[in-house]
Amino acid sequence: MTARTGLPTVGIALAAALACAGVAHAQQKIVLKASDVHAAGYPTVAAVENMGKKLEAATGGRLAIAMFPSMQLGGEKESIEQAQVGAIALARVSVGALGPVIEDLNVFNLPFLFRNTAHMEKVIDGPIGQELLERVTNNPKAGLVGLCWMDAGARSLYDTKKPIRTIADLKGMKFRVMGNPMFVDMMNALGGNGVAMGYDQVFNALQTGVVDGAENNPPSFVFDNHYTVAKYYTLTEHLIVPEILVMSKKIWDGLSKDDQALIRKFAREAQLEERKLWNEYEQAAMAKAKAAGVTIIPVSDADKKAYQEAVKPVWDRYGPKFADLIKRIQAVE
Ligand code: GTR
Repeated sequence: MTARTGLPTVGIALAAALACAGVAHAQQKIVLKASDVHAAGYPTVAAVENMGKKLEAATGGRLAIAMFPSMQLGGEKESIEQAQVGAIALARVSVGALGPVIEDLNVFNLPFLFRNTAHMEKVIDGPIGQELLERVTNNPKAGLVGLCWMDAGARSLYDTKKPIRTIADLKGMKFRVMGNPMFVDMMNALGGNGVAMGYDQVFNALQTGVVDGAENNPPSFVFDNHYTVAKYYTLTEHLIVPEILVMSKKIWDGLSKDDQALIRKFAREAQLEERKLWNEYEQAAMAKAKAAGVTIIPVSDADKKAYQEAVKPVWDRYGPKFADLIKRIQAVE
């Protein structure tokens, strides 16, 4: 009887212990916990969920993904930290947020690095993209595996105060930027004041006036509701920063080679699937912003030049260590 009652207790204890970690095993089943700051339906969330469905189908339900969207598990910094310690398995974050952990990625965080989003896509799909994913995986301190990239379009400025028609209008305005010193420097170089904070705080900061504005791509601006308080959107497209899906190395190392190969395969597919969803979402976001009466301010090529020249100190400070890589990125046609 002791033996009979003992067994389930061990099973429950084990299941409970593992459920607290980023992976839950119920008998053979492995459920990978995933985190995203965006809500259900957002391209990155949908792509990772779809990846989970494919894993389930390919393994007869043995391997699955449980997605926790809408910052349920915290902001991006927290998600990265949880993946590092194995409290969650997958974190879909911006390369902007991961740069402070994996220095190699900061090359993508240089303002105006890519000519346009098509250029960025070519780079992440090709050998440079592959190389940087490997650098994530091989970073001895990070405890992460780089699985795939995702599109996040181009980031532009928005604010609650006034239309920004020229770069001079930025003077003295406080703009929220992602938690990476490069972006604080970038905003300061543009003449504003960069305030680094987590994505989870942006809406409140805009609403309460802690900041005058922020910067992001159209889907984040609109579908995370920032557009309801920030009524001016100036299309500077100063950053084209891809997203990245990383996995906890602790959890990765516990999987079989076959399971790892499946995850890699479906992650690569997710990279391309997200792109299609992204393009639709971006158009829908712009249409929604317009319909809501947001003032959309185009930026002429000449004006863009002024922004490009202004960020030169950021390039002087962060660019030299990436000199070779930058040349290779610029050479991608
Ligand atoms: C979004 C991105 C998020 C997050 C956010 C931010 O575009 O999808 O992952 O990084 O920007 O500004 O923090």
